[in-house]
Amino acid sequence: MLYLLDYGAGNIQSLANSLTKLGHEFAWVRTPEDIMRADALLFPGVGSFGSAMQALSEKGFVEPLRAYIASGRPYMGICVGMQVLFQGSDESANAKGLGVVPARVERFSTTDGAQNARKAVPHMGWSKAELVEWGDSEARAALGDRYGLSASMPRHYYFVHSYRVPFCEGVRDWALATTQYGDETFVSVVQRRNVFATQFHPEKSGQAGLALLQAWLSRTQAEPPSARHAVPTAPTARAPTRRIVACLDVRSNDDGDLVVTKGESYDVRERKPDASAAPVRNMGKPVELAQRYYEEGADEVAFLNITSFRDWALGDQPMLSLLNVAAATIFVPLTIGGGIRDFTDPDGTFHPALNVAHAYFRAGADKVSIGSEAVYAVEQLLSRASAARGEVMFDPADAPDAALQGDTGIEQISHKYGAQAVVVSIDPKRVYVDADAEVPCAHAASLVSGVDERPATAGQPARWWYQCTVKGGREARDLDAVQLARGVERLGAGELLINSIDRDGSNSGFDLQLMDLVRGSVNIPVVASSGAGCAQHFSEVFAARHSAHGAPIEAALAAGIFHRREVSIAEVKTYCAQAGYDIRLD
Ligand code: 1PR
Repeated sequence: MLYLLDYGAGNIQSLANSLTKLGHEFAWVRTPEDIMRADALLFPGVGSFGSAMQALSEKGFVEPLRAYIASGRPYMGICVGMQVLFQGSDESANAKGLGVVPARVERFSTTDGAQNARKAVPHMGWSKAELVEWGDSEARAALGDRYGLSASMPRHYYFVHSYRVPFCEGVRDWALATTQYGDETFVSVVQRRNVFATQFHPEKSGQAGLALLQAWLSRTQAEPPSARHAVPTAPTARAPTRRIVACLDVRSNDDGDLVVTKGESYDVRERKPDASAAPVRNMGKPVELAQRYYEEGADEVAFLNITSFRDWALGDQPMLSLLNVAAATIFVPLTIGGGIRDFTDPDGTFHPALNVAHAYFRAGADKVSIGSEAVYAVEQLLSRASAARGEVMFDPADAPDAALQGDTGIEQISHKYGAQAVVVSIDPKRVYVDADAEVPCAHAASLVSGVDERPATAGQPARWWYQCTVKGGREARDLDAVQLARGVERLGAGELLINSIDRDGSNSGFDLQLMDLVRGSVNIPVVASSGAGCAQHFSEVFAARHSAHGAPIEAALAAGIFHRREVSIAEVKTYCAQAGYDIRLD
């Protein structure tokens, strides 16, 4: 019997779903005896290294795991399930690993020394796993094949991690594949005898990931130990693989069913369809549409419940069912947003945002996206920081530790599930400032100059800053996009989704100044959103010349053009690949 080791954190439903899809039965490890009973064991580690080791220790799994591995039966580890095989990790200095592989896990550097550019950490996205090299190239190809890894055509897999194992002496007989991120080469697959483990998530890596899982599941016997003394293969790509994200804004229709919606701008959804307002459009059923995007090659799919500010998200069971169904057939990362916030029932029961996130992760989400609540959290952070310093502070990145009290949803979800699981969705809009007017000093860092886009003054030189909004653009706050971005990074968010109220649904291209401004002010990955109208808009936003800070935009998202079939995901990807960007095409 195949057993899956679950210690209660994060999205492991997706792995269970992929096993079901591949036709394999499995059981969950509940007791240490289950480990000894297993014929094959899969450990999809999630969360931090320390919390994984602590959970294993509390459940009495550590020694059974060591004994299981020593017995020669097949073990497959995924992500932290690979990292626990090592001696320890910088992530949790006091926690000891299983010590099966004689090396340590270390943190990614946030700069690419070779290019003198910033590098986003976590490493989040698709990268190639390239087979290592050693003397016997036929043996290497055969071994790679047996584990679904091609020597001649390395494929992209989905990674999400801030810590990695550098290629070093201790891994030379263990490394089967390495991956390049910026100027760092790290071990992405280890294999020796009965042990096989990947830093990436095969269950989130589309067809390539499913093929690799199937290959491991079909293994019948352990490999004889080989002294390969490997060296890494020269990498084929250095820059991050750019991701194309399909987004589905969903809302309840009059029958209470969730439908995908898309109007021309944020506020049309609030108005009743009448002669003076663009109608809210019903673009189809969320799961069917998401399935279509998965098959067309979307690197990620995001569902945003745009009406969730009205209710408590878990009162909104359709979103959970939607996720359950979507995660059963879609094997790329899923983000879910809308209504991730603390909530108090009319009867006084308090539900923390953490519980909502937990329910979504258990249903198959990989990331939760937080909108309005992030704005309130940064406002609170600034006010606490100002109180702690005894002076008004404008930059939340400088907030002293005393201002971080661990009581926001971002902090709590990030602490429990890791920064990579927390996306903050920003809904900014331009606030133009007349040439002779003063810019509010709090927002000076968010000021840009360019060409006016307002109908009455279009084409004139102008200045503006980006004001944050809440409740899907319905309420503006005294916080700008840079403050929000830097504040949520300080609170522990792992990715930013940057919308633009001015460009949403406009088909006129991404707001490149906004993207550059925000990307240059943080060290976490940025997903550009709003305004895509053609394939060229994607390559424009990926172009390095838009970033004075050397930090690229890692991902771009669109909704309308995909829903209306104006441009397909495949066309966008082919165009960007031809423009020279590393893109997952398999
Ligand atoms: O505040 O935590 O409950 O989250 C609400 C979430 O719902 C936020 O992520 C917010 O951006 C989103 N949202 C709320 N109201 C709307 C609305 O449209 N009325 N949608 C809304 C925001 C932006 C993207 C859109 C892109 C691409 N829509 O979702 O898909 O702009 O569109 P395009 O390619 O067609 O231009 P909370």
